[in-house]
Amino acid sequence: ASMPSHQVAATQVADAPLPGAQAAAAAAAHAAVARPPPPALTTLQFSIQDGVGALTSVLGVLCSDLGISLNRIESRPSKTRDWDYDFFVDFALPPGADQTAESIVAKLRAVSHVRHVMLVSTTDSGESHVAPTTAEAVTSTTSTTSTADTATGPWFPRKMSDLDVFAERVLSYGAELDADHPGFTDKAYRARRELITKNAKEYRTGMPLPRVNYTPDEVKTWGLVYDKLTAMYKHSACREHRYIFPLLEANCGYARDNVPQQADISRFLKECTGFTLRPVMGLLSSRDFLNALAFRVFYATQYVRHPSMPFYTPEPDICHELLGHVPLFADPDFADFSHTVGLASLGASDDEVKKLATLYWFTVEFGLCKEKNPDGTDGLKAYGAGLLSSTGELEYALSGKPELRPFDPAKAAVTPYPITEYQPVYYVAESFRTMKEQVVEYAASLKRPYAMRYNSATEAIEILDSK
Ligand code: HBI
Ligand code: NLE
Ligand code: FE
Repeated sequence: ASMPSHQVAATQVADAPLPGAQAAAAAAAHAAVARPPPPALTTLQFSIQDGVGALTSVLGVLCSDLGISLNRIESRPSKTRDWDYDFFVDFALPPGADQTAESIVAKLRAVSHVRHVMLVSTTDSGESHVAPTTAEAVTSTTSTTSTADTATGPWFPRKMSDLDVFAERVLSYGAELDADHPGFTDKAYRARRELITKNAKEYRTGMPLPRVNYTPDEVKTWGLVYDKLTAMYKHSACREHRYIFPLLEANCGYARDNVPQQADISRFLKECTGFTLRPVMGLLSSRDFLNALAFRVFYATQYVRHPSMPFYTPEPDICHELLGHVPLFADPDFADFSHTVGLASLGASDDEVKKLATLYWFTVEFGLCKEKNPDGTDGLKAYGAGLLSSTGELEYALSGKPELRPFDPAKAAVTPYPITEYQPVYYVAESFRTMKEQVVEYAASLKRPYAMRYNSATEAIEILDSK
């Protein structure tokens, strides 16, 4: 893996203030105000049989007959038929027009030489460009299918600000803790959680990441977990994690007596791999969580686990995010891998999302991999964040007690798993690198109607081509 440019001797930077944090926050605050909403666009894809005048006749209907002004037209050779062409057009429906996106599709289908017309996305006729509301979402774990349509598939975020609604769409353990949570009867803990999760509820794209002033008790819990885990990492964590961790101590305020801040970590990750963090109230649906990875965004909680269970908690908390996940997001190959999984989840069917989420669970959350020891013998290491944030489960996973299976993406993707106790089964990859290749290959095997890529300049998803 290429080396992030942050490697600085820890002693040199230990006392230095985190550079530019204030300036960056001020700039971001300016950026947050008065940004006009992007025009609400409809995107169509159509394919035409090769022939003189074929495109002109389609554009004649769209532009001359219907009076539509196009914002974009893009052509590509068809992948399925030689000499056919696929076209992508974006336009805003004229205000007050009586056509709907569907009526336009119907008109185009009737034009000669047109083989196929597909509505890719639109803001028209209830087919919202805006994600489903909180109320719709919390009633279903497959929230985004509420705007599904056979022509377009499930809704997915197309631009960074589309992620704004996700952070408060938590499945459980939100501000209101479930009855079996140790903090359920702890009034002070509940009030504190509510205060911290309010940041996530109110966060919008472009705002500075909220900083939390952690209490001495929270710092104590963090420190307890930190001390015990960092001692275990030496022999239990995979090489990539061991390599990045000191950089986080040098650059991001990681220390036993300081809970690091998202703003500082996010800036560091952005420079390493383009990943950024956003606050979240708790567990998201698999779809929402994975979709954000397509934008190189990782949703991270900011609250600290209940002091009564420092060494294992079923929920993501700041120890899990910062100690387990963040180090690997600074690794360029891991970042690309996560991004690929995210792209594969966009507009995927519920069944595919479930498979990707399960695969994510057995790798990114609970994966083990082989790694050579310095003396040349085979060693077993953890790269899964759920293990690297839980001293209890990390020890258990490497104890020889649980069942270990060789990693196979197709099998892992359909293996059931519990979420509130130690895993009965772990998948062991030949190496961290081979695991990433296997998962990328698996993601590529999922059938998609069109290819997508993330444009980091516009922070938006582009629909590339029909496959
Ligand atoms: N939500 N906030 C949050 N953090 C996660 O790690 C997370 C999630 N929702 C779903 C999820 N992980 C799992 O389904 C993964 O397997 C995708
Ligand atoms: N069990 C993990 C821990 O205690 O840190 C958290 C897992 C979140 C999926
Ligand atoms: Fe996690």
